[in-house]
Amino acid sequence: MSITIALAGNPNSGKSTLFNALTGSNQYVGNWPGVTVEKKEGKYKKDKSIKITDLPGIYSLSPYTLEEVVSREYLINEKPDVIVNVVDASNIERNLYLSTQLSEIGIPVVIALNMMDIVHKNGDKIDVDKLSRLLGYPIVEISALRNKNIDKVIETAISVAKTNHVHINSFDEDVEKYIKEIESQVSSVSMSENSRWYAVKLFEEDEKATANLQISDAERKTVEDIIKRAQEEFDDDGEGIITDNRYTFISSVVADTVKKGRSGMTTSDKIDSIVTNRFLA
Ligand SMILES: Nc1nc2c(ncn2[C@@H]2O[C@H](COP(=O)(O)OP(=O)(O)OP(=O)(O)O)[C@@H](O)[C@H]2O)c(=O)[nH]1
Ligand SMILES: [Mg+2]
Repeated sequence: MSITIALAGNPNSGKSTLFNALTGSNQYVGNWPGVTVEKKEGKYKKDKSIKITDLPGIYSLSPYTLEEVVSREYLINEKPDVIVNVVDASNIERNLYLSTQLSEIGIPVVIALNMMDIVHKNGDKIDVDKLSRLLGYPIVEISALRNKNIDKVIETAISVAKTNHVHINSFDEDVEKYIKEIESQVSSVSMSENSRWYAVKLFEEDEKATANLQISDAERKTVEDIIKRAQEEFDDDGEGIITDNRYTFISSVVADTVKKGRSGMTTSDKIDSIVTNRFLA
């Protein structure tokens, strides 16, 4: 079975390090169509039927940078079988913002939790099973730089691609209801393969992402009414409401699963703990 895997993640999360470790010399570098952003594709060293694409580094699937647009257009139009989301575990909160968006594209996601060597060195603890349950994605702990566990990423990606299970993170119910309304009431959205993605993007008024949608004037009016009601409820625009909801979700997930070790403490935390220990002694 031939499979295409896309590596997606923040800048500096270790995508290219992982890509190089997996493909070795089986890679070709080109440019994305029409732009000068570098395109890297390769084949898995141990099984040449597995194609791997190294996407440009991004913090979000919004339309504001060339890298974001290139990455999301690739994911929507080329439809790789599975996304391996490379997450820098030593900067986990910032990295997970993108993670919450990836499955909305309708492609199964596996997290490669990278830089675990740094996490261990810092004495930080991540409850990976719980993190996986809360996010709804399988997670493989790796160190791309040290070649740790990288073949397990491919094994997991293949099994996820075979089941083709896409887990969608719901927003809080008071936000989710608006997205569901768009998804069910706008038939050009309901009929499309990526209904979740288009519903969120219409709500965010992301015109680039929705330009290809054949949406009637009446449907446009329906969407405008939904956004207007949400704006009144939240005193914020659609994009702000979604961003805020993602951040709130991630902070609660991180608070539940990550314990910072000593080197992750601030200076005043350290002084406090020294003072407390001396006092206890
Ligand atoms: N300690 C440690 N460093 C790593 C690991 N993986 C990658 N790095 C380092 O992190 C830095 C960034 O790695 P890259 O692979 O270039 O990151 P990238 O995601 O391709 O970055 P962009 O292409 O800019 O988006 C490099 O200095 C790597 O050596 C790891 O597992 N542990
Ligand atoms: Mg890179």
